[in-house]
Amino acid sequence: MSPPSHPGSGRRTPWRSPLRGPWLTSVFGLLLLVGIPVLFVTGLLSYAAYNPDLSPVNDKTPDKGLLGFYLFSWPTNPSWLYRVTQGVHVTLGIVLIPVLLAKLWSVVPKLFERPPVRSLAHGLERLSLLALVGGGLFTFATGVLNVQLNYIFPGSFYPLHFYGSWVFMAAFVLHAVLRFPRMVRSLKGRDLRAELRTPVSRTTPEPPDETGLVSPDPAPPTISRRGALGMVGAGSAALLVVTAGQSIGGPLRETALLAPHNREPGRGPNGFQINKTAAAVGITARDMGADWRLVLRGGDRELTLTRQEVLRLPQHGAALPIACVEGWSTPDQRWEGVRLADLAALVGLGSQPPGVLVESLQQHGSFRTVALRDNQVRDPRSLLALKVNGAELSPDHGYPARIIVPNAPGVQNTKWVTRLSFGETG
Ligand SMILES: Nc1nc2c(c(=O)[nH]1)N[C@H]1C(S)=C(S)[C@@H](COP(=O)(O)O)O[C@H]1N2
Ligand SMILES: [Mo]
Repeated sequence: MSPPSHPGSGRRTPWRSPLRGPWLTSVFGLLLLVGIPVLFVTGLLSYAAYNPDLSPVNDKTPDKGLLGFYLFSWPTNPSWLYRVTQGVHVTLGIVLIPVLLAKLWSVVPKLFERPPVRSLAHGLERLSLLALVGGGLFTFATGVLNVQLNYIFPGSFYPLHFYGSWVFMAAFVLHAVLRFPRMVRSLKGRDLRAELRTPVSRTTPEPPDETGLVSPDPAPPTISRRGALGMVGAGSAALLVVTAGQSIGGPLRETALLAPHNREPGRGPNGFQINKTAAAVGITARDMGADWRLVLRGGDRELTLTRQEVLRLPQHGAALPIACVEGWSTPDQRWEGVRLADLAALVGLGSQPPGVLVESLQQHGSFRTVALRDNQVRDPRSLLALKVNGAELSPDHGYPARIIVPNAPGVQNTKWVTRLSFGETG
Protein backbone atom coordinates (compact mmCIF):
# COMPACT_ATOMS: atom_id res chain seq x y z
CA MET A 1 0.00 0.00 0.00
CA SER A 2 1.24 3.45 -0.79
CA PRO A 3 1.57 5.87 2.09
CA PRO A 4 -1.06 8.58 2.43
CA SER A 5 -0.12 11.48 0.25
CA HIS A 6 -2.61 14.25 0.60
CA PRO A 7 -2.02 17.51 2.33
CA GLY A 8 -3.85 18.56 5.44
CA SER A 9 -4.80 15.09 6.57
CA GLY A 10 -2.27 12.90 8.25
CA ARG A 11 -3.94 9.63 7.41
CA ARG A 12 -6.30 8.46 4.75
CA THR A 13 -9.85 8.52 6.03
CA PRO A 14 -12.15 5.65 5.18
CA TRP A 15 -15.06 8.06 4.70
CA ARG A 16 -14.53 9.48 1.24
CA SER A 17 -17.98 9.93 -0.29
CA PRO A 18 -18.10 13.26 -2.16
CA LEU A 19 -21.76 13.54 -1.20
CA ARG A 20 -21.10 14.06 2.49
CA GLY A 21 -21.36 17.62 3.63
CA PRO A 22 -23.48 19.98 5.71
CA TRP A 23 -26.12 20.44 3.01
CA LEU A 24 -26.96 16.75 2.64
CA THR A 25 -26.87 16.23 6.40
CA SER A 26 -29.19 19.22 6.82
CA VAL A 27 -31.74 17.85 4.36
CA PHE A 28 -32.01 14.60 6.34
CA GLY A 29 -31.85 16.58 9.57
CA LEU A 30 -34.78 18.76 8.53
CA LEU A 31 -36.91 15.70 7.73
CA LEU A 32 -36.15 14.24 11.16
CA LEU A 33 -36.73 17.61 12.82
CA VAL A 34 -40.28 17.52 11.48
CA GLY A 35 -40.94 13.80 11.90
CA ILE A 36 -39.47 12.96 15.29
CA PRO A 37 -41.55 15.45 17.30
CA VAL A 38 -44.66 13.89 15.71
CA LEU A 39 -43.43 10.46 16.83
CA PHE A 40 -42.78 11.78 20.32
CA VAL A 41 -46.13 13.50 20.74
CA THR A 42 -48.12 10.52 19.39
CA GLY A 43 -46.07 8.27 21.68
CA LEU A 44 -46.87 10.45 24.71
CA LEU A 45 -50.54 10.36 23.77
CA SER A 46 -50.45 6.59 23.51
CA TYR A 47 -49.02 6.37 27.01
CA ALA A 48 -51.72 8.71 28.35
CA ALA A 49 -54.38 6.60 26.62
CA TYR A 50 -53.35 3.62 28.75
CA ASN A 51 -54.58 5.50 31.86
CA PRO A 52 -51.39 4.62 33.73
CA ASP A 53 -52.11 6.99 36.62
CA LEU A 54 -55.46 5.31 37.25
CA SER A 55 -54.21 1.97 38.46
CA PRO A 56 -51.06 -0.08 38.95
CA VAL A 57 -52.55 -2.78 36.68
CA ASN A 58 -52.47 -0.28 33.78
CA ASP A 59 -49.03 1.11 34.47
CA LYS A 60 -46.08 -0.54 32.78
CA THR A 61 -43.66 2.16 33.98
CA PRO A 62 -44.41 2.69 37.69
CA ASP A 63 -41.09 4.46 38.25
CA LYS A 64 -41.80 7.18 35.71
CA GLY A 65 -41.87 9.92 38.37
CA LEU A 66 -41.92 13.36 36.79
CA LEU A 67 -42.09 11.92 33.29
CA GLY A 68 -45.80 11.38 33.88
CA PHE A 69 -46.37 15.09 34.51
CA TYR A 70 -48.54 15.58 31.46
CA LEU A 71 -50.94 12.65 31.93
CA PHE A 72 -54.59 13.49 31.49
CA SER A 73 -57.90 11.74 31.27
CA TRP A 74 -57.94 10.33 27.72
CA PRO A 75 -61.28 11.13 26.05
CA THR A 76 -63.72 8.65 24.47
CA ASN A 77 -64.30 11.04 21.56
CA PRO A 78 -63.76 10.93 18.68
CA SER A 79 -63.89 7.13 18.65
CA TRP A 80 -61.26 6.92 15.87
CA LEU A 81 -58.66 9.20 17.48
CA TYR A 82 -56.37 6.48 18.90
CA ARG A 83 -56.61 4.63 15.61
CA VAL A 84 -55.19 7.71 13.90
CA THR A 85 -52.57 8.75 16.48
CA GLN A 86 -51.19 5.25 16.91
CA GLY A 87 -51.39 4.47 13.18
CA VAL A 88 -49.36 7.63 12.57
CA HIS A 89 -46.91 6.75 15.35
CA VAL A 90 -46.10 3.29 14.01
CA THR A 91 -46.30 4.05 10.28
CA LEU A 92 -44.25 7.25 10.50
CA GLY A 93 -41.70 5.53 12.73
CA ILE A 94 -41.18 2.81 10.11
CA VAL A 95 -41.15 5.26 7.20
CA LEU A 96 -38.48 7.41 8.90
CA ILE A 97 -36.03 4.51 9.25
CA PRO A 98 -34.31 5.11 5.88
CA VAL A 99 -34.01 8.82 6.72
CA LEU A 100 -32.54 8.03 10.13
CA LEU A 101 -30.01 5.65 8.61
CA ALA A 102 -29.14 8.13 5.86
CA LYS A 103 -28.63 10.86 8.44
CA LEU A 104 -26.32 8.59 10.42
CA TRP A 105 -24.44 7.64 7.27
CA SER A 106 -23.99 11.31 6.42
CA VAL A 107 -22.36 12.12 9.76
CA VAL A 108 -20.45 8.90 10.27
CA PRO A 109 -16.99 10.55 10.09
CA LYS A 110 -17.98 12.66 13.11
CA LEU A 111 -19.02 9.60 15.09
CA PHE A 112 -15.57 8.07 14.68
CA GLU A 113 -13.70 11.32 15.22
CA ARG A 114 -10.24 11.05 16.73
CA PRO A 115 -9.12 11.77 19.34
CA PRO A 116 -12.51 10.85 20.78
CA VAL A 117 -12.34 13.53 23.47
CA ARG A 118 -10.35 16.77 23.09
CA SER A 119 -11.65 18.82 26.01
CA LEU A 120 -14.32 18.85 28.67
CA ALA A 121 -16.77 20.66 26.39
CA HIS A 122 -15.98 18.34 23.53
CA GLY A 123 -16.41 15.34 25.85
CA LEU A 124 -19.86 16.57 26.90
CA GLU A 125 -20.84 17.07 23.29
CA ARG A 126 -19.69 13.54 22.48
CA LEU A 127 -21.73 12.18 25.38
CA SER A 128 -24.83 13.94 24.11
CA LEU A 129 -24.21 12.44 20.67
CA LEU A 130 -23.97 9.00 22.25
CA ALA A 131 -27.38 9.56 23.88
CA LEU A 132 -28.72 10.87 20.56
CA VAL A 133 -27.49 8.05 18.35
CA GLY A 134 -27.77 5.28 20.91
CA GLY A 135 -31.14 6.47 22.21
CA GLY A 136 -32.47 6.91 18.68
CA LEU A 137 -31.38 3.50 17.42
CA PHE A 138 -32.62 1.85 20.62
CA THR A 139 -36.03 3.51 20.50
CA PHE A 140 -36.57 2.70 16.84
CA ALA A 141 -35.33 -0.88 17.29
CA THR A 142 -37.58 -1.63 20.28
CA GLY A 143 -40.56 -0.14 18.44
CA VAL A 144 -39.98 -2.16 15.29
CA LEU A 145 -39.43 -5.40 17.17
CA ASN A 146 -42.59 -4.87 19.16
CA VAL A 147 -44.79 -4.31 16.12
CA GLN A 148 -43.18 -7.28 14.41
CA LEU A 149 -44.20 -9.44 17.41
CA ASN A 150 -40.69 -10.63 17.52
CA TYR A 151 -39.70 -8.86 20.63
CA ILE A 152 -36.31 -10.19 21.60
CA PHE A 153 -35.06 -7.60 24.08
CA PRO A 154 -34.56 -8.68 27.66
CA GLY A 155 -37.13 -6.75 29.66
CA SER A 156 -40.59 -5.48 28.86
CA PHE A 157 -41.10 -3.36 25.74
CA TYR A 158 -43.01 -0.61 27.52
CA PRO A 159 -40.42 0.68 30.01
CA LEU A 160 -37.56 0.26 27.54
CA HIS A 161 -39.30 2.16 24.75
CA PHE A 162 -40.61 4.75 27.23
CA TYR A 163 -37.33 5.54 28.98
CA GLY A 164 -35.31 5.12 25.79
CA SER A 165 -37.45 7.71 24.05
CA TRP A 166 -37.02 10.24 26.88
CA VAL A 167 -33.23 9.89 26.72
CA PHE A 168 -33.40 10.20 22.95
CA MET A 169 -35.68 13.25 23.07
CA ALA A 170 -33.56 15.09 25.64
CA ALA A 171 -30.52 14.62 23.40
CA PHE A 172 -32.59 15.41 20.29
CA VAL A 173 -33.82 18.75 21.65
CA LEU A 174 -30.30 19.75 22.69
CA HIS A 175 -28.91 18.73 19.31
CA ALA A 176 -31.68 20.48 17.37
CA VAL A 177 -31.23 23.73 19.31
CA LEU A 178 -27.43 23.71 18.92
CA ARG A 179 -27.46 22.80 15.24
CA PHE A 180 -30.49 24.71 14.03
CA PRO A 181 -28.67 27.87 12.86
CA ARG A 182 -26.08 25.81 11.01
CA MET A 183 -28.80 23.69 9.40
CA VAL A 184 -30.58 26.78 8.11
CA ARG A 185 -27.31 28.21 6.77
CA SER A 186 -26.40 24.95 5.07
CA LEU A 187 -29.82 24.56 3.47
CA LYS A 188 -29.59 28.11 2.10
CA GLY A 189 -26.16 27.32 0.67
CA ARG A 190 -27.50 25.04 -2.07
CA ASP A 191 -30.66 25.01 -4.12
CA LEU A 192 -32.63 21.77 -3.76
CA ARG A 193 -34.20 22.08 -7.21
CA ALA A 194 -30.84 22.59 -8.88
CA GLU A 195 -29.49 19.62 -6.93
CA LEU A 196 -32.35 17.46 -8.17
CA ARG A 197 -31.29 18.29 -11.74
CA THR A 198 -27.61 17.44 -11.22
CA PRO A 199 -26.43 14.08 -12.61
CA VAL A 200 -23.49 12.05 -11.30
CA SER A 201 -21.15 13.48 -13.89
CA ARG A 202 -21.60 17.00 -12.53
CA THR A 203 -21.69 16.02 -8.84
CA THR A 204 -18.95 17.78 -6.91
CA PRO A 205 -18.15 17.85 -3.19
CA GLU A 206 -19.44 20.65 -1.01
CA PRO A 207 -16.76 23.21 -0.17
CA PRO A 208 -14.81 22.22 2.98
CA ASP A 209 -16.07 24.00 6.06
CA GLU A 210 -15.78 23.87 9.83
CA THR A 211 -18.30 21.00 10.23
CA GLY A 212 -15.74 18.38 9.26
CA LEU A 213 -18.37 16.51 7.26
CA VAL A 214 -16.78 17.15 3.87
CA SER A 215 -14.10 14.59 3.11
CA PRO A 216 -10.62 16.12 2.85
CA ASP A 217 -9.91 13.48 0.25
CA PRO A 218 -13.14 12.86 -1.66
CA ALA A 219 -13.48 9.88 -3.98
CA PRO A 220 -14.99 10.35 -7.46
CA PRO A 221 -18.80 10.33 -7.30
CA THR A 222 -20.64 7.08 -8.01
CA ILE A 223 -24.09 8.51 -7.30
CA SER A 224 -25.54 12.02 -7.42
CA ARG A 225 -27.21 13.77 -4.50
CA ARG A 226 -30.40 13.38 -6.50
CA GLY A 227 -29.74 9.63 -6.61
CA ALA A 228 -29.02 9.44 -2.89
CA LEU A 229 -32.15 11.42 -1.97
CA GLY A 230 -34.15 9.32 -4.42
CA MET A 231 -32.89 6.11 -2.88
CA VAL A 232 -33.88 7.22 0.63
CA GLY A 233 -37.22 8.53 -0.64
CA ALA A 234 -37.94 5.28 -2.49
CA GLY A 235 -37.03 3.29 0.62
CA SER A 236 -39.42 5.33 2.75
CA ALA A 237 -42.16 5.14 0.12
CA ALA A 238 -41.79 1.36 -0.14
CA LEU A 239 -42.02 1.00 3.64
CA LEU A 240 -45.10 3.22 3.65
CA VAL A 241 -46.82 1.03 1.05
CA VAL A 242 -46.12 -2.24 2.89
CA THR A 243 -47.04 -0.81 6.32
CA ALA A 244 -49.93 1.65 6.11
CA GLY A 245 -52.51 -0.96 5.10
CA GLN A 246 -52.52 -2.44 8.58
CA SER A 247 -53.80 0.82 10.02
CA ILE A 248 -56.24 1.54 7.22
CA GLY A 249 -57.66 -1.97 7.21
CA GLY A 250 -60.23 -3.39 4.83
CA PRO A 251 -58.85 -4.58 1.48
CA LEU A 252 -55.69 -2.51 1.99
CA ARG A 253 -54.71 -4.83 4.85
CA GLU A 254 -53.48 -7.19 2.13
CA THR A 255 -50.81 -4.68 1.12
CA ALA A 256 -49.33 -4.62 4.62
CA LEU A 257 -46.65 -7.15 3.79
CA LEU A 258 -44.45 -6.03 6.66
CA ALA A 259 -47.24 -6.22 9.21
CA PRO A 260 -47.73 -9.44 11.13
CA HIS A 261 -49.63 -11.91 9.00
CA ASN A 262 -49.64 -14.88 11.27
CA ARG A 263 -53.08 -14.42 12.75
CA GLU A 264 -55.42 -14.74 9.80
CA PRO A 265 -58.93 -14.12 11.06
CA GLY A 266 -60.79 -15.91 8.24
CA ARG A 267 -64.05 -14.62 6.78
CA GLY A 268 -67.52 -13.78 8.05
CA PRO A 269 -68.71 -11.47 10.84
CA ASN A 270 -65.70 -12.34 13.02
CA GLY A 271 -63.28 -12.03 10.10
CA PHE A 272 -61.16 -9.16 11.38
CA GLN A 273 -57.70 -9.20 12.90
CA ILE A 274 -57.11 -11.15 16.09
CA ASN A 275 -54.45 -10.20 18.57
CA LYS A 276 -53.97 -13.29 20.73
CA THR A 277 -56.12 -16.34 20.07
CA ALA A 278 -57.95 -18.14 22.87
CA ALA A 279 -55.60 -21.10 22.43
CA ALA A 280 -52.54 -18.84 22.66
CA VAL A 281 -53.52 -17.62 26.13
CA GLY A 282 -54.72 -21.02 27.37
CA ILE A 283 -58.48 -20.48 27.28
CA THR A 284 -60.38 -23.71 26.69
CA ALA A 285 -63.84 -24.48 25.35
CA ARG A 286 -64.78 -25.46 28.91
CA ASP A 287 -63.84 -22.03 30.28
CA MET A 288 -66.15 -20.46 27.72
CA GLY A 289 -68.95 -23.03 28.13
CA ALA A 290 -72.08 -23.31 30.28
CA ASP A 291 -70.12 -22.80 33.51
CA TRP A 292 -69.10 -19.29 32.53
CA ARG A 293 -70.43 -16.60 34.85
CA LEU A 294 -70.27 -12.84 34.88
CA VAL A 295 -69.58 -11.46 38.35
CA LEU A 296 -70.55 -7.83 38.97
CA ARG A 297 -69.26 -6.03 42.03
CA GLY A 298 -69.99 -2.57 43.38
CA GLY A 299 -69.09 -1.62 46.92
CA ASP A 300 -70.26 -4.59 49.01
CA ARG A 301 -72.83 -5.73 46.46
CA GLU A 302 -72.13 -8.68 44.24
CA LEU A 303 -74.22 -10.26 41.51
CA THR A 304 -73.53 -13.36 39.43
CA LEU A 305 -75.13 -13.78 35.99
CA THR A 306 -75.24 -16.57 33.41
CA ARG A 307 -74.86 -15.74 29.74
CA GLN A 308 -78.62 -16.18 29.26
CA GLU A 309 -79.22 -13.62 31.99
CA VAL A 310 -76.77 -11.19 30.43
CA LEU A 311 -78.51 -11.65 27.09
CA ARG A 312 -81.86 -10.74 28.68
CA LEU A 313 -80.54 -7.32 29.81
CA PRO A 314 -81.19 -4.35 27.47
CA GLN A 315 -78.90 -4.78 24.44
CA HIS A 316 -77.31 -1.80 22.68
CA GLY A 317 -75.15 -1.39 19.60
CA ALA A 318 -72.02 0.64 18.82
CA ALA A 319 -69.86 0.86 15.70
CA LEU A 320 -66.28 0.96 16.96
CA PRO A 321 -62.81 -0.04 15.77
CA ILE A 322 -60.12 -2.03 17.51
CA ALA A 323 -56.88 -0.05 17.47
CA CYS A 324 -53.80 -1.81 18.79
CA VAL A 325 -50.70 -0.11 20.17
CA GLU A 326 -48.82 -2.08 17.51
CA GLY A 327 -50.32 0.24 14.91
CA TRP A 328 -52.78 -2.12 13.26
CA SER A 329 -56.45 -1.38 13.57
CA THR A 330 -59.74 -2.50 12.16
CA PRO A 331 -62.38 -0.31 10.59
CA ASP A 332 -65.55 0.08 12.71
CA GLN A 333 -67.18 -3.21 13.65
CA ARG A 334 -70.81 -3.38 14.74
CA TRP A 335 -70.80 -4.52 18.39
CA GLU A 336 -73.84 -5.47 20.46
CA GLY A 337 -74.07 -6.04 24.16
CA VAL A 338 -74.86 -4.46 27.52
CA ARG A 339 -73.79 -0.95 28.41
CA LEU A 340 -71.13 -0.79 31.12
CA ALA A 341 -73.19 1.97 32.75
CA ASP A 342 -76.23 -0.37 32.88
CA LEU A 343 -74.12 -3.08 34.53
CA ALA A 344 -72.94 -0.53 37.11
CA ALA A 345 -76.58 0.30 37.81
CA LEU A 346 -77.28 -3.39 38.56
CA VAL A 347 -74.96 -3.15 41.57
CA GLY A 348 -76.41 0.15 42.71
CA LEU A 349 -74.02 2.58 41.00
CA GLY A 350 -76.53 3.90 38.50
CA SER A 351 -76.09 7.67 38.44
CA GLN A 352 -72.58 8.86 37.66
CA PRO A 353 -70.98 5.40 37.70
CA PRO A 354 -67.31 5.18 38.74
CA GLY A 355 -64.49 3.43 36.86
CA VAL A 356 -64.25 -0.33 36.71
CA LEU A 357 -61.69 -3.06 37.15
CA VAL A 358 -62.11 -5.62 34.37
CA GLU A 359 -60.88 -9.19 34.81
CA SER A 360 -60.61 -11.90 32.21
CA LEU A 361 -60.82 -15.68 32.48
CA GLN A 362 -57.25 -15.67 31.28
CA GLN A 363 -54.88 -16.89 33.99
CA HIS A 364 -51.46 -15.92 32.65
CA GLY A 365 -49.80 -13.27 30.55
CA SER A 366 -50.41 -9.58 30.00
CA PHE A 367 -53.68 -7.78 29.41
CA ARG A 368 -55.91 -10.11 31.38
CA THR A 369 -56.99 -7.23 33.58
CA VAL A 370 -57.41 -3.50 33.05
CA ALA A 371 -58.84 -0.51 34.90
CA LEU A 372 -61.18 1.78 32.97
CA ARG A 373 -61.88 5.38 33.97
CA ASP A 374 -65.31 6.76 34.83
CA ASN A 375 -65.53 8.69 31.54
CA GLN A 376 -65.16 5.37 29.73
CA VAL A 377 -67.82 3.59 31.81
CA ARG A 378 -70.23 6.50 31.32
CA ASP A 379 -70.00 6.61 27.53
CA PRO A 380 -73.16 4.96 26.16
CA ARG A 381 -71.09 3.23 23.46
CA SER A 382 -68.96 1.40 26.04
CA LEU A 383 -70.22 -2.17 26.05
CA LEU A 384 -69.71 -5.57 27.45
CA ALA A 385 -70.14 -6.97 23.95
CA LEU A 386 -71.68 -10.38 23.27
CA LYS A 387 -72.02 -10.08 19.50
CA VAL A 388 -70.16 -8.54 16.61
CA ASN A 389 -71.48 -7.81 13.12
CA GLY A 390 -74.68 -9.70 13.90
CA ALA A 391 -73.03 -12.95 15.06
CA GLU A 392 -71.91 -14.39 18.41
CA LEU A 393 -68.36 -13.37 19.30
CA SER A 394 -65.92 -16.02 18.11
CA PRO A 395 -63.72 -17.66 20.76
CA ASP A 396 -60.72 -15.70 19.47
CA HIS A 397 -62.55 -12.37 19.71
CA GLY A 398 -63.44 -12.94 23.35
CA TYR A 399 -66.52 -15.21 23.67
CA PRO A 400 -68.57 -15.22 25.87
CA ALA A 401 -68.14 -11.46 26.47
CA ARG A 402 -65.59 -8.72 25.91
CA ILE A 403 -65.13 -5.04 26.59
CA ILE A 404 -65.39 -2.51 23.81
CA VAL A 405 -64.79 1.19 24.59
CA PRO A 406 -64.65 4.09 22.12
CA ASN A 407 -61.18 5.54 21.44
CA ALA A 408 -59.46 3.11 23.80
CA PRO A 409 -56.19 1.36 22.93
CA GLY A 410 -56.80 -2.29 21.99
CA VAL A 411 -55.38 -3.53 25.30
CA GLN A 412 -58.34 -2.06 27.15
CA ASN A 413 -60.81 -4.11 25.12
CA THR A 414 -60.42 -7.11 27.40
CA LYS A 415 -61.59 -10.44 25.98
CA TRP A 416 -63.14 -13.40 27.85
CA VAL A 417 -64.38 -11.10 30.65
CA THR A 418 -65.58 -12.76 33.82
CA ARG A 419 -65.62 -10.05 36.48
CA LEU A 420 -66.37 -6.31 36.59
CA SER A 421 -65.63 -4.53 39.88
CA PHE A 422 -67.06 -1.02 39.76
CA GLY A 423 -65.31 1.59 41.86
CA GLU A 424 -62.18 -0.55 42.13
CA THR A 425 -58.88 0.08 40.42
CA GLY A 426 -56.95 -3.05 41.33
N1 LIG B 1 -57.86 -11.29 27.97
C1 LIG B 1 -57.21 -10.62 27.02
N2 LIG B 1 -57.83 -9.59 26.39
C2 LIG B 1 -57.20 -8.90 25.41
C3 LIG B 1 -55.87 -9.22 25.03
C4 LIG B 1 -55.23 -10.31 25.71
O1 LIG B 1 -54.07 -10.65 25.43
N3 LIG B 1 -55.94 -10.97 26.69
N4 LIG B 1 -55.24 -8.49 24.07
C5 LIG B 1 -55.70 -7.11 23.92
C6 LIG B 1 -55.12 -6.43 22.79
S1 LIG B 1 -53.49 -5.96 22.95
C7 LIG B 1 -55.84 -6.08 21.68
S2 LIG B 1 -55.15 -5.15 20.46
C8 LIG B 1 -57.24 -6.52 21.51
C9 LIG B 1 -57.43 -7.18 20.19
O2 LIG B 1 -58.71 -7.71 20.05
P1 LIG B 1 -59.03 -8.78 18.93
O3 LIG B 1 -58.06 -9.89 19.08
O4 LIG B 1 -60.46 -9.18 19.13
O5 LIG B 1 -58.85 -8.07 17.62
O6 LIG B 1 -57.63 -7.41 22.54
C10 LIG B 1 -57.23 -7.03 23.83
N5 LIG B 1 -57.85 -7.89 24.80
MO1 LIG C 1 -52.96 -4.58 21.26
